[in-house]
Amino acid sequence: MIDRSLSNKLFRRAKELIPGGVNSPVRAFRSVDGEPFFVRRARGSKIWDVDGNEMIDYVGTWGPAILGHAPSCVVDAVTRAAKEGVSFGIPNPHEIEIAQMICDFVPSVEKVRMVNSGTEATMTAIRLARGFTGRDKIIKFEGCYHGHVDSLLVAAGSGALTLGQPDSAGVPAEFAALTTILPYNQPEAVEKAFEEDGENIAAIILEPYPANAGLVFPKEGYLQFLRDITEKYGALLIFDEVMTGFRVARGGVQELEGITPDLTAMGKVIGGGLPVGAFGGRADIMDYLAPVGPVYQAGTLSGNPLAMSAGLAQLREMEAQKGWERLETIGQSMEAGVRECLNKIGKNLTFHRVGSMFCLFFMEGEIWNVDDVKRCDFDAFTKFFWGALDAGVYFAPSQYEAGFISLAHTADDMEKTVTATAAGLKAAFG
Ligand code: KE4
Repeated sequence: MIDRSLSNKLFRRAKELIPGGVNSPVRAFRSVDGEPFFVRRARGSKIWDVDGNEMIDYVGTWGPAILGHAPSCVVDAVTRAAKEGVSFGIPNPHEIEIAQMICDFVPSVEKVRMVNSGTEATMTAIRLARGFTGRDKIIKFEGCYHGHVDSLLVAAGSGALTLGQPDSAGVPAEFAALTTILPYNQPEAVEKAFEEDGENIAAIILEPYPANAGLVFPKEGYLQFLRDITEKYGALLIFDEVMTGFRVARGGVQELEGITPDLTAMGKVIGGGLPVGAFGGRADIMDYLAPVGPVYQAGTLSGNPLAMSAGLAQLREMEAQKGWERLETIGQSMEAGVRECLNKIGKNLTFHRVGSMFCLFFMEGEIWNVDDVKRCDFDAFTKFFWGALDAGVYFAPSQYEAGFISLAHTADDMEKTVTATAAGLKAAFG
């Protein structure tokens, strides 16, 4: 029996001081009917909890740890930067370097603004779309999560869905009324929305590969359809690549799919684990932002030298190591191991993977949107999660979350992951 007694004790204390004992809901392990462990430290592919249990980590702080935890290049860069000043609130050269790198990596991004979270990035992207087009309506898709932005926290994914609360209290009906929620992967629903109200729609925002309802892929031609219909009606296409950007490819999903959005929200990997978000796109749109244009946005710590140094170090290391090619190889190895486990027990569960992002769905058959995902066997998932965790592998504590492989995951980790996956499946299905 795994000892997590100190974690349990800390959690009791945390709940006296912090709502739900966590600073972000999905960490509370509510969807797996348990209590979270508390981490002591993390390095490479491993994490150690306060009770001394070692685990192979496939959450990777929800995406940023693409090199693994505490990579030397990032730690050294942050240490060097800190000695020069922790925060300035004054333009600094790091900001130009990371802006240049983002524009180089993502051709659709001609200008970029750094912020401090993915939520800030998506929130400002839709404000910019409204300011640029002079329109108010936004279209988003069920199951897509774009951070806790009032007008986007409607039929959201991730923690909102995990808690079974896709709509949040505190969002005025007037805000929600400006957000049209459509099913993902159903072009006819988008056509109808534009036919009825196209001249009032400022933008479509979507995760091009929805990864807050597991990991879902667009049907053939769907992203191009969205690009075409937004162009036809003068609305903007916003890709929320906070999770997929710099993760599934150097240039994100838009590189893989050859689609050029008008704006892109980014985050996670570009912060190297420090608080960073960014949004960018067409220069004519971005120049609507203050101080040049009429759309206001600001941030005390935006462009912070530590966060910029961390992101720059991580992106440079990924380039130097041809990281995206290597992650595909590691991902193939992991997928083969998982499928071998499924074959052994005669379960044809649906497994989606793109590069280093993956999701094992506890159901069989095709999955095209969040309604399909809702058909999963959540009880089996919960048993799998704890079975794998007790065997030393930490997968995301929700069926609605994706998993992340890093460059630090070794062949030995893969072997242990297969063993733990088998243990999880045994716990789930006997
Ligand atoms: P943050 O504000 O949490 O930095 O980013 C919000 C966000 C925006 N867009 C996408 C596609 C995202 O996945 C996220 C945040 N992702 C979740 C994990 N599914 C963060 C984990 C959490 O909420 O604790």
